[in-house]
Amino acid sequence: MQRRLAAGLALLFAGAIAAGPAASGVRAAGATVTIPGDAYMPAAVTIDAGQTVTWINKDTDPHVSTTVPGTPAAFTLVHQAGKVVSHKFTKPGIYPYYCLDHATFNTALRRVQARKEADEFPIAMEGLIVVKGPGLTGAPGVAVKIGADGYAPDVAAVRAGGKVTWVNDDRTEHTAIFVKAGAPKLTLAPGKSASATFAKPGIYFFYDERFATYNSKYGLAAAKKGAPHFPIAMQGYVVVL
Ligand SMILES: [Cu+2]
Repeated sequence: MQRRLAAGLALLFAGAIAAGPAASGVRAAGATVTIPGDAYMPAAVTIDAGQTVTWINKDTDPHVSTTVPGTPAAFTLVHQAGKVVSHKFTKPGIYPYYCLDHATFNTALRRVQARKEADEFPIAMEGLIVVKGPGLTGAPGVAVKIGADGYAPDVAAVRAGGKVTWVNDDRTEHTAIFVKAGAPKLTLAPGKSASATFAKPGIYFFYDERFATYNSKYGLAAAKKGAPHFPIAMQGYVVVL
């Protein structure tokens, strides 16, 4: 524990050196994600096309970030313990990604799930990068289908002022609880739908409080024991462009 803490501080210092140019007044181009353990902080970031995301691995373990299938451009990045890795994004779009060492991609459900041995299990080591630019224009409206499997799509992109409608096709009640102040908290009886309009651009995380709990440290949900697809949490994002 002592040794781990000392190593962590040394790595933190190394990270500060690596991040030097931004600190010395050069405009920071992009976003920084910290890896404190088996998690990405923050989980979701927004950049412009042409900018970079920089990951600072403050953990004493390595991690391997990779995109889920279907992103505009795939990447796989190795984060050695204590190292800083940057990746430039040229193609606008939405990039969900996860750590190969601590999570897997469930192709049937099209969702990331935590490996049992991950420190934050059942919270999956997963993140979201929104790369703004030409071609990434949200829809005026998106329908999100709710089943026992989760939300489909789990990332809904709308333009500012756009409307998202949740349709509960399941036989049990579900919710869509947003964590940002002023964002909606929706409860949907079986067969019912509910809509919300999003005026301000941003990334809005939501989850189903019936089957998951919100972890404010990581900005992600943890599936409740007994949830239909435990350890996959019933969660999603509305991306307002
Ligand atoms: Cu990892």
